[in-house]
Amino acid sequence: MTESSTYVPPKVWQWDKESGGKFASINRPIAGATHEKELPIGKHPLQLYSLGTPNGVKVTVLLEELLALGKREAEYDAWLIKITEGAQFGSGFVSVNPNSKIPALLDTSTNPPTRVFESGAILMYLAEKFGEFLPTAPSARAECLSWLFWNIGSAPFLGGGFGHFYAYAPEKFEYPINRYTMEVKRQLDVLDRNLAERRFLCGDDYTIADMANYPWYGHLVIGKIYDAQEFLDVGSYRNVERWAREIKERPAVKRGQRVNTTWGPEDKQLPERHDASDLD
Ligand SMILES: N[C@@H](CCC(=O)N[C@@H](CS)C(=O)NCC(=O)O)C(=O)O
Repeated sequence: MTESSTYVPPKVWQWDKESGGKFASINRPIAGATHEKELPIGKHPLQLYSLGTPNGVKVTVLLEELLALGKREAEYDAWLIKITEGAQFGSGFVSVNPNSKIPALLDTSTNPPTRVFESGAILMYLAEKFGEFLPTAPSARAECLSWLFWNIGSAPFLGGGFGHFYAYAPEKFEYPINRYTMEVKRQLDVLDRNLAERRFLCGDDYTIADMANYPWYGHLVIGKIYDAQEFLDVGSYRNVERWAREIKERPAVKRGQRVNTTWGPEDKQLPERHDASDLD
């Protein structure tokens, strides 16, 4: 430890000042809508309200994979939710996701429409609806869901913990960087040992477990998030790198990653998608 803190927590925490850092302006301690705003509805059965972050692209990649298999009912409208401007707190968005986080899905092909929030729940819902990318045999299904839910439990340590303190916090603090680096390296080792035995996370087949984990751990090792390849010595996780490089080349992955993305190289951005031709 090189820094010491003079901060003494008050008896009762008060929401009286911004915490600083990249996302400080949207952080708030209460749920619910801050303003009235209906969500737009497009022409396709599936309406996705999202942003091209690692959690968002899990879903657009699955939808593009389903379309690549010829599942026409997987056609979707992808609307941009600008989370840095607080769009996740609009009344329409909150009615689809009371947790005010992207991604959120509305399936208008059911009566009444089905809302689904939480990326893992959305992946499972779509995989079951279309009968793809999730094994049906009980043991294989359990293994796939284990790696899917592993991602939902583990990725916040990578994003909200490591990524936040290493890349986004207003200052570099040794204590949280050490704590989350330790955990993220352990997680990478968990993946690496599994992938030493298997081509994909659950075996020979590419599943929603890979789609959930690739935008986090895959992007981490190939340098697409947090610029931490050297710091984490990602070269020592050879199997994770091999897995990530294979998935990166899938055409549906390349397409899905562009959807709702508004940063980076211009040819990798597509703020909204309302037709397959938008990506061509
Ligand atoms: N557990 C959620 C996490 C979703 C999440 O953290 N989304 C972030 C963007 S990646 C978000 O919408 N943040 C807006 C906010 O916190 O206000 C999931 O897997 O869907």
